[in-house]
Amino acid sequence: MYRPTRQRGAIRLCLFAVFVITAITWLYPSWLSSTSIDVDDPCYDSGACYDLLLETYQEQEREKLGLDKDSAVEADEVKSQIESQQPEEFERVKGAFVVLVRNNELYAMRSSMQYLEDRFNHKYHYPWIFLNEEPFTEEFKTLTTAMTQSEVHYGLVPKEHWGYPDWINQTYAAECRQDMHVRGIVYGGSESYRHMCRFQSGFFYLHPLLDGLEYYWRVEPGVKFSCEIEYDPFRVMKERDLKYGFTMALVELADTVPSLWKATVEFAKSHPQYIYPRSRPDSLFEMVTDDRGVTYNLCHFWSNFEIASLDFMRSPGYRAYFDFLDRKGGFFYERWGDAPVHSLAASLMLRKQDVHWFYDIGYMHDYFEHCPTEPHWLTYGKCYCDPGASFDQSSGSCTNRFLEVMGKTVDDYIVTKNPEPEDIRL
Ligand SMILES: Nc1nc2c(ncn2[C@@H]2O[C@H](COP(=O)(O)OP(=O)(O)OP(=O)(O)O)[C@@H](O)[C@H]2O)c(=O)[nH]1
Ligand SMILES: *[C@@H]1O[C@H](CO)[C@@H](O)[C@H](O)[C@H]1NC(C)=O
Ligand SMILES: [Mg+2]
Repeated sequence: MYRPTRQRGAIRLCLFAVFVITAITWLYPSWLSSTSIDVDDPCYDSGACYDLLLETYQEQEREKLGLDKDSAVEADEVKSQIESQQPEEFERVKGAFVVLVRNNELYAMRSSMQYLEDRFNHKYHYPWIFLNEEPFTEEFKTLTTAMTQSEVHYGLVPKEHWGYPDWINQTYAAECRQDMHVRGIVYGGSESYRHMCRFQSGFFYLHPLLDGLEYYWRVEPGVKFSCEIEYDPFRVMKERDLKYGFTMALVELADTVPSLWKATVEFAKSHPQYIYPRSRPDSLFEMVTDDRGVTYNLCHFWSNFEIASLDFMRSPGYRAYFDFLDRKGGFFYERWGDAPVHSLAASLMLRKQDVHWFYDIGYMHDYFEHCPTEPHWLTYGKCYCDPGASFDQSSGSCTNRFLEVMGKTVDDYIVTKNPEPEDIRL
């Protein structure tokens, strides 16, 4: 992983920075004005923060070009160097990686971080936010901070977001767990898994560390990113005004959500103000039902990868839906997952154009993998994964259903342009 050397003369650096800024301002005002710095971002409130970003940027540029910072650089050299790089690197939107994780998942976490930093974040420096219902150990903090140049934050999940609400009969909940355990349902006997699903369904977006953020990218320990990410997914979310992005969609285990559909329909009927009319052509309703609403087809976006709008998660409609479900007790008496909950909310409240399939992001979680199938992406080294191993064509996948409902093909979801012949390195 690349790290800038920080021990060199600060005064010289400042002088150099002033020189470069002056040169750019003089010679290339159009470049400067196209680099919009978001003044609402807390980071940009203080000039110091911007200066630090600029300093890091310039240091990286020099490092890439093999230049010593003390070299006298002609103005036209500065121009060509800066133009050959990408000034938009620092135009971050208000996004962050958000990870709920346990201390004992440290090494799997470091692995996920290495993938994301290598594939994407070393260019953008989006912050990492780690949450846990137990305090993070010093070891966890040190060894995750070491994986990135970005800001890293560690937060504790408040007790009221990880425990039983007073209307839950805990004796009955324990009986239900026991019953599901005996029936061999995955995580059926786990109490902590239920707190986790409830937290990811209704509370993560309330954590103060996420205040002021517009988008979160959910990451889990032990996931892999098999393709180079050549654009900023957060920016795509913002520019296209997207509310929800996924990379895998699949069929839920029916035994974990027996009464979720009934509760959802009840909510929709009693809160029509939050529901996008399903008769409209851009309704997403058909994503989650094959029989016009009689039953749930169990399709859901797999939420262990998720890039989504916090405004959506914090909207009155979403929150009313979560509160309604929470009152039903299904997070504890059944084993409702946050993935079907997010997905049902998205399918009932959003429109087709609000949801994006990050088809070009190769991703693996456990043994399930999404791998794009463009053959030239393998030959020019964008992806390492085996397209034949992609889950998309399995019967348990819902991505074909998604395309059908959207009336689109995978090409419509490729964000980066296909490589030009001269970009292809064999
Ligand atoms: N702090 C904390 N994190 C947890 C706990 N249980 C699960 N997590 C995290 O929650 C996420 C999902 O849990 P996993 O154990 O990965 O569950 P999974 O089998 O991957 O389930 P899905 O990702 O939903 O398919 C991961 O990021 C875990 O690190 C817990 O008890 N405490
Ligand atoms: C809680 O559940 C247990 C076990 O199912 C049941 O016996 C008990 O009556 C319930 N308590 C209340 C207050 O409903
Ligand atoms: Mg997981």
